Amino acid sequence: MASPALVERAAWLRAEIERHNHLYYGLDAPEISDAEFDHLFRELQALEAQYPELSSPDSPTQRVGGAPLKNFSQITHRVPMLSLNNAFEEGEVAAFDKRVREGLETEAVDYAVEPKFDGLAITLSYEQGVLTQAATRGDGFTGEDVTANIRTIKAIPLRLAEAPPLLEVRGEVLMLKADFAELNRQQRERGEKEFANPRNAAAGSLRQLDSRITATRRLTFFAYGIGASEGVALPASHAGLMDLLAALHLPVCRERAVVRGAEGLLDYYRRIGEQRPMLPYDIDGVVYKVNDLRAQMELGFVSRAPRFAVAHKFPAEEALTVVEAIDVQVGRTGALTPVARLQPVFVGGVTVTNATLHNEDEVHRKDVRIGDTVVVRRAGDVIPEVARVVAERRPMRDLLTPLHEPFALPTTCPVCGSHVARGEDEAVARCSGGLYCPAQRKQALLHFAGRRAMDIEGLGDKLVEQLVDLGLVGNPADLYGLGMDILVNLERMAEKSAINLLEALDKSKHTTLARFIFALGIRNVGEATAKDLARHFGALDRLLVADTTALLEVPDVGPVVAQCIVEFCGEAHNREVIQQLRERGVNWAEGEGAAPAGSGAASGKTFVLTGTLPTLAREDAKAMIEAAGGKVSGSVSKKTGYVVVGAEPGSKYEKAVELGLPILDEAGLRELLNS
Ligand code: 5U1
Repeated sequence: MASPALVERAAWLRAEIERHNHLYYGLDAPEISDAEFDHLFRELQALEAQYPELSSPDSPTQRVGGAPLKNFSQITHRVPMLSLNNAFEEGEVAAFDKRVREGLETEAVDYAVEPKFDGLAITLSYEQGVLTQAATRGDGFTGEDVTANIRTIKAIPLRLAEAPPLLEVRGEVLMLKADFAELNRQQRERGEKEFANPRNAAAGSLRQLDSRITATRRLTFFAYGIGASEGVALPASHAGLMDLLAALHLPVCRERAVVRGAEGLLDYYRRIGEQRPMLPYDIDGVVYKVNDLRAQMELGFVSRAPRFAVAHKFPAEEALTVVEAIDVQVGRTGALTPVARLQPVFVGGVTVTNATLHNEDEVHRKDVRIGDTVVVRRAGDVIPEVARVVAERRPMRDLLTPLHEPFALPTTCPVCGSHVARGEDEAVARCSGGLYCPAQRKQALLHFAGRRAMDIEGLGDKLVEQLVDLGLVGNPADLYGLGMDILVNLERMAEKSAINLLEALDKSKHTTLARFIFALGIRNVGEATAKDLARHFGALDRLLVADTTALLEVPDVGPVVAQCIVEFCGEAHNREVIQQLRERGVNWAEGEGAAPAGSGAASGKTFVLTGTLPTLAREDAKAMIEAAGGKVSGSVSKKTGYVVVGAEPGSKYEKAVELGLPILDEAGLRELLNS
């Protein structure tokens, strides 16, 4: 049993080691030598080895990683992790500032500005000051539990300088350029594959099931916001929030600033653009946020992005290369996409060998031909594209005749030979083969198995290719009929992999309605719409029989999406596959994730909040509405169910009056939700 003096010594060592970690990794200002640091660390290790009761998960000795996981479990974020809208041109920045000024009815706005880190978004949960959980962004609502890996990052405190009941910290994990160069040097030395860029290296390191490997990679972190919090006295501004996080020993970047108006934003953009090559980390733009936190709430959100912030991206990187061939790919919905096969070229941090040509009209507009020298462009993690042809370098038969003909899209599907059709107002031509077309079938199966759909681990493109080509799987329901006898006879399928796949298939049977709807691959029904549909209808059978009128009641569903859903559900063979999937055990809790349609008082209704409510914080009001099955939106439209008005409401109140929408005060809202 450790004496009180030793207990105290261990606590002091833990705090001291973490303080030096912060000085070294967070502030780049070490106070002691490496040898002195090692000395403290070894003393703590020895104490914990001798007295295991002194050990604790927030001890710095626990940063070495632990036993490998089988998979990452899913975590639902308490507050969704939003994405940012992008601006590329100065005009778009001016328009953003104008929208903000109009929304806030003010002359000039102060913005908190900072670099846009090229890393991975992460949320860290601190409960009573201790890091208890870390998750990736995922789809913004649900992410992966990467706590074990995050614990190995020395820049991230395991315990905060203060201990509020709850603080969720949002930020980006990245690898510094110097650490990336060193990692690749080691990879070369060991004869292992090098990473394309620091972002990929950071992502590869963070998605390790074995956190001991993550512990060998030098990752770092910058905080840029918070999610849920309890017992934290929040400052009035974003800049104040960053100072608060810094005071808690969370790393925040030094390049942050506060500027005024569009001019201030653009000055900052230019300044950071000049500093970019010298910065120790990769960035792909800068982020502007309205500095006043109340004003941020006032502006609210549109779809999945805040109205109070924007990412101003740096121009895409470009490089020259030669088109070796133009192939045509067939996608999940039959869309034919011309793809340029290129001589490999390094651009925007990766080697590019393919670039999309989008569609037939685009190829003609740019007149891309085989043999052409082209400018390839790549921005962030966007798919590389052919920007333009260098006309003077075109190979010629003679002075006037190009060596190669203009590109022509095939009139029959290159995969199944079915007729290719292009709708009157459509930019893309599609193979008419539907699920008869193996390409569409393969893509549909890959979509079905995807991480955000049924999440069938191990069902990758090579396996789907074999299953379809051998005629073993024709539709998603067939996947659940696969057995060991079939799987072990496939190429590159060892017994262990077959067992794992069968387990993954079994596990995927327990899903959610939203995932299942998304997995069906209905045209124009993305993940967000699938969630809206699940929330609204609560049960699949209600969705299957919904007509256009019923579908148009779903927030964010317009006539095009409604039509796609009606067509999909009207197809007998789609309903048959759904039936087979159910018979083979695919199941979900109906109404899961939200109140089933018609059950909650606010069910299916969209609420808009404006002004300050007497007792309820904006987030609390939102949580109450969502718990009753409603949705909160940042903007008023004809589809808005109720506008909840507090003191000093903004222009949303006037718009609500203009549209004759039902208006509630806080008491009215409470009454409605309790009814
Ligand atoms: N630097 C920075 N990156 N970033 C990304 N700030 C920042 N803020 C974000 C995101 C998605 O979102 C908040 C505005 C909610």
